[in-house]
Amino acid sequence: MANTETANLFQPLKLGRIELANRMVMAPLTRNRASEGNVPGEMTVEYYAQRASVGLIIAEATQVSAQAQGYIATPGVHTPEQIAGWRKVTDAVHQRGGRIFVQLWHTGRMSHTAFQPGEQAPVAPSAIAAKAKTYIPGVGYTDTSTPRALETAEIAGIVNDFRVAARNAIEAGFDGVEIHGAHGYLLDAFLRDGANKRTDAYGGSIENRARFLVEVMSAVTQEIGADRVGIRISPVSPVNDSNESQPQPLFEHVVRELNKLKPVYIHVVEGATGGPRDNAPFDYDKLRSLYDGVWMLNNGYTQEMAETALAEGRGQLVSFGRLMISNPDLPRRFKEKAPLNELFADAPLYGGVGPHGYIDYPALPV
Ligand code: 8OZ
Repeated sequence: MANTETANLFQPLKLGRIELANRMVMAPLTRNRASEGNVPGEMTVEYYAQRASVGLIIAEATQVSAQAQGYIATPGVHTPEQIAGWRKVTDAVHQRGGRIFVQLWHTGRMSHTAFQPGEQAPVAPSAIAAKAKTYIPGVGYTDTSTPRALETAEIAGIVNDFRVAARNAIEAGFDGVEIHGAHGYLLDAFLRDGANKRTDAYGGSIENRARFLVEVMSAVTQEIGADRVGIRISPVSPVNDSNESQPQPLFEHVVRELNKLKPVYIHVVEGATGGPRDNAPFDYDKLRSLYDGVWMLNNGYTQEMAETALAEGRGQLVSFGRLMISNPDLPRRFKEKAPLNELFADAPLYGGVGPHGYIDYPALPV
């Protein structure tokens, strides 16, 4: 089982059809810098190319459809222009010897009518607003809109949106896709009893709440091959008003079902996203024991934590978020124990127009 092997950060890893140069991954990071039409722009090509020395880049959360959008200037992969924009990114990363997946998402209730086609209500398992905000141009940070509950018959259409988006991602040159099953977005909201009060085949029991995510994973793995599909989950993260009364049995069921579909990796946000890792009790080792593939660890890992986790066989890959924003050459810095850049205090993580805080973090001199 790949899953119990031990390694160090700089050992290569075979991930499905591709070979990763090391065990370090750039986590998917929303930067709100897409151009007109939610197309990745020229600076985005440079941003990812600068980071190609990491074993795997997971490009930021990307809409599977127009309805999937919940934030300003996030990219999509559902129009020809978006696919062409991403092609420039994947070519640039591959030219530098890197590997790149893209995270596919539907924001669900984490959206606002301002982003929805025809200014309709966003869609969700149930008509319950998330206590959360999104940024509306000209207005500022605003409460997410009260969503409408999806009709049972609409769900197959969204499953198909994920399938088509995965096909588009391959057409755009990505090495694979990561399904966003985390952070309170549509698929995660269906999983959780705080957001899902449905009485049809997609609500109630754990099996029913997991049905949508399993259908998406089944469609996407059929479409492009399970060896090019990963998934991200965040079992106990409270981010985006996520609530679940029984996360341990819920996610054990999810991982058992995933193991049947054989996705190439499972990417786990441990604890509260970008916050405390011990906010709630959870047995991650138990979860990992239910899955035969590659386990990817995330959330606040330092080099030392990552090395210990790999040496103890608690995972095979470790993803880094903020450290990858401020250190385009993070693998080299770790290897040489070189000082790390801090995030610029005067540049926003989300949004921004020029290069500052996006493509001007310095690499070590050659
Ligand atoms: C920060 C801001 C907006 C979206 C996630 C895609 O949490 C996100 C995201 C993060 O997964």
